[in-house]
Amino acid sequence: MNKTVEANFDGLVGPTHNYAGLSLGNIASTHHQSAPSNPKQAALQGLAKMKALHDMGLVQGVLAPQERPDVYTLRKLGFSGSDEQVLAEASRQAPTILAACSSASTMWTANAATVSPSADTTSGTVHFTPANLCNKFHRSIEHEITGRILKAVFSSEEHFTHHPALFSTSHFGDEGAANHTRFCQNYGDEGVEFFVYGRYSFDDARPAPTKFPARQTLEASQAVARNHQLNTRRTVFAQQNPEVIDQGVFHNDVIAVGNRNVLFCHEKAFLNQAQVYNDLKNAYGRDDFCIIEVPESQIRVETAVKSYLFNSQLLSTSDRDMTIVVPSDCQSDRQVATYLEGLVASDNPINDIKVFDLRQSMNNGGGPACLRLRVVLTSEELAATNQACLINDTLYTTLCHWVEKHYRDRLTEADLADPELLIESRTALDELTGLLKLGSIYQFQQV
Ligand code: SUG
Repeated sequence: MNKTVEANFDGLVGPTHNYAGLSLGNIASTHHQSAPSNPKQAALQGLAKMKALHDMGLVQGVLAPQERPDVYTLRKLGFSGSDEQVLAEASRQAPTILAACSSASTMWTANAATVSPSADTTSGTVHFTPANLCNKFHRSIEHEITGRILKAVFSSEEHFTHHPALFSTSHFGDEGAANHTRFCQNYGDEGVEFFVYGRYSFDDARPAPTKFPARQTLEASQAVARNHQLNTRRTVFAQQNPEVIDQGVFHNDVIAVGNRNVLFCHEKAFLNQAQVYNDLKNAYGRDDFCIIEVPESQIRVETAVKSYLFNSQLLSTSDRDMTIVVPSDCQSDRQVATYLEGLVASDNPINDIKVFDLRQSMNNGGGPACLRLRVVLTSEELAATNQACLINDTLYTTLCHWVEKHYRDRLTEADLADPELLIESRTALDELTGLLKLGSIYQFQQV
């Protein structure tokens, strides 16, 4: 049967997961700076979500983490000698740079790339653009290997088109799918691609946040839309409300989520919100477009940022029904829990809730939606995808054992200079490339 599905590709948490307070504007990251982390638990929490979605009958993939600490970047910054010396000197002279080069931030695959399904593109292929993530140094070093991983998972040139990341300058700051949503009736239909940006690069007179950075620019979103050969009549651009960026909404997926005909968002998500709704309805072109708007009087932006209510996944369980996947923080907040009970009881497609403990990732500002990259695939495209990266019971068990074997259960900033950590990380990743049939994607495998 030729059925088009939406697959979720989650990032496997890497062995160096830690809390370094690297992301100004991301309140959880700042708040947990220097707290000890538990990489083993983080990876197992992520895998449990992947397994649960697979058990729901959905297509669930996994994207490999990257090599960290990134000694190649440290060498480019002037640290030299053996790997051990590079780590020791970086730790002594520039501990924050060592922390940035050790972040396991590639787990948040919503920022890995922007993906346009083949039904939306003139070429009839799925387009991928790795995000340059140039607003944060620790994330700006991800895109090259991200591109390699995506090519190893989606290698067929007949079905998949891979673009390089945009220019790594703040003018073209690009955060990938965290600022991009797609609406459609069925996944296989041509959809409406919705790009949300935080500021204009070439027009200082436009509104912009004043306290925290706006990571995504309009010009970056437009460039991605052009490269992906999208239908301009079915592409909508909207600006994030600068006021909420200043309250900790560093990506649009912290305040809005969409799936098929549903947009679930806070009333303060966008500038000129009524106009944005009109643009979306017009581009969508059918009268079943469903906007679920949450007013400030019911859930304050501050509460939304704390609970990550909108960093949820909306999963289609039938042609009409959807399940909302939320972090356990939504349950512990009484107001949010009550809101969710009302949401599933009222007349809209969302009628079930699934709750996951993602505390390790959440402490760095990464909820359920941050951990996944959505890739809509026809059955032919799915068949052309690297099958070894698709979660099933066996792969889940194998990956849990792999984590148990290689990961530590406690990591602090001082541990990042430990040369053993680098060796452990490389040993784990070398084994992983075999398990996921990725080939030699890492730099350490190329010497
Ligand atoms: O880019 N946190 C990530 C969280 C990304 C969440 N993604 C989405 N919303 N889609 C970020 O700010 C914190 C790392 C540290 O502080 O150690 C960090 O990178």
